[in-house]
Amino acid sequence: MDESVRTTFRDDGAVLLKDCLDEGHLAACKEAFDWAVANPGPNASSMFEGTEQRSHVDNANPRAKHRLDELAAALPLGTLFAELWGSEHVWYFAEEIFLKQGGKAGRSPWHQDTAYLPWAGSHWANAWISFQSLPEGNALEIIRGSHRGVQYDGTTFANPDDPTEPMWGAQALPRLPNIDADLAADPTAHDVLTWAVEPGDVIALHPRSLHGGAGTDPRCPDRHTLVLRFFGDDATFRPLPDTNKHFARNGVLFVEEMAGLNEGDPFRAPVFRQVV
Ligand SMILES: O=C(O)CCC(=O)C(=O)O
Repeated sequence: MDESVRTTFRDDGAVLLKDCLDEGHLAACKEAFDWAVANPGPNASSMFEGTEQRSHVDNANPRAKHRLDELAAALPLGTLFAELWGSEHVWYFAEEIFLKQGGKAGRSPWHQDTAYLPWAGSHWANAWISFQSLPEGNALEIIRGSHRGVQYDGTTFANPDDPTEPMWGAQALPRLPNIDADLAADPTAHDVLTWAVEPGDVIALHPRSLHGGAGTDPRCPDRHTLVLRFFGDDATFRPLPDTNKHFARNGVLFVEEMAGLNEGDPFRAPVFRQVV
C-alpha cells in the first residue's frame, strides 16, 4: 500500500480505496445486503419516516451475524486495514446497511459513530461499500480531520427539524454543530471530503470522524450501501455516558458481550471474529 494512503487515512480520517473489491466480492456483499433487507433485525428502522421514499437502516442484525462474519473473513478488507493501520491483527465488529430508494430519501444526519459505540483508539475503520455508481453529491461526506477533534453528543436521528438534537443530553458531551446550516450560510465553513464512487471502491472511514450520508434525488434515485466495521490492535473500550436509559451504559449493540470491559481495556470479546 502506498504510504500516502496511510497518511491520508491517519490525517483526514477517511480515504477512498479504488477498485479493491472484485465482481465476486461485490456479488457476495450484495447477496448479504439483500438477505439483510429481507430479514430485518431488532435494530432496523426507517430513518426518514414521513417521506414518500422507501428507506431502511439496520445495524448489527443478530440474524445476519453468521453470514456477515463469514463474508468479512472472506473479503480482502481485513488484510487491507491491517496495512492501512499498521496492525498485526484485525477483528470484524458488525454491519450497518442503508437502503435509500425512490429518489427522495433524505440525508443521514451528521454524526460520529463513537457517540453511540464505546470505542477509542486509532485502529478502527468502516468499509463503506456502494453497489451503485454514485456522483459526489450522493455519497458519503466527511469533515476532514474531525476524528482527532471534539467528541460531540450524538444526534437522536429522530427530529427532522433539528439534526443536532442531543442523544445523551444533560451536558454529557458538547452538542453537535449544525453542519448543514453552517454550510448553507458559508460553503467553506467546514472542510468536507467526498468522492464519486464506483462499484468495487471502498471508502475507509475512521468512525470518530464527523460524517453524514447524502440523500438521493432524481439523478441518483437509489443508493444501496453496506458498511462493515473493523478494528485492530490499537482499539480500546471507552464507556459512553449513562444519561440516556435507552442507551444504558454501552449503547444497544453487544451490551452483554462488552459488559466485562473497563475504560482503556483492549477492545476484545470472543463475539468479534478475528479476520487477520
Ligand atoms: O451512508 C449513509 O447514509 C451514512 C453512513 C454512515 O453513517 C456510516 O457509515 O456510519
